[in-house]
Amino acid sequence: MNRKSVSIAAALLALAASPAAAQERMDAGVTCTRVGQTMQYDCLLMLKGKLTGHPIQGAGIVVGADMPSMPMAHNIKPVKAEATGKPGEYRFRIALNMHGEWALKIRLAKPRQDLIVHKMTFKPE
Ligand SMILES: [Cu+2]
Repeated sequence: MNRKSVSIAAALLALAASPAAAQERMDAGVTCTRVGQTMQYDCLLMLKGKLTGHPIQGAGIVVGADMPSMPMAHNIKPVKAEATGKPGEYRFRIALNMHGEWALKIRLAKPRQDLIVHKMTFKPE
């Protein structure tokens, strides 16, 4: 390493150790069930630390959806996810207008800003 890359590495280490960066990135697992014969889905989202796997509580979550194969074709209203009371678990109901593969855009405001894109297929049953 030359002098410049050493100082960059030191700066990155300092950043990683700072309190602001102490919150690790997050991962989400999502399961959804169709509400009756509608295009609405009730979903449960498990939010965990990417490295520790610890459930993340008190998160601020808004979930949007888009179809990767049809960019901009759908205008799905983003919804807020609410804590269920179980550590790391949140629920939301989202109204889609087509079956197929969707990318859920899980936007986090707390405990740190993050965007998790979670692809999943929604089928008639
Ligand atoms: Cu579509």
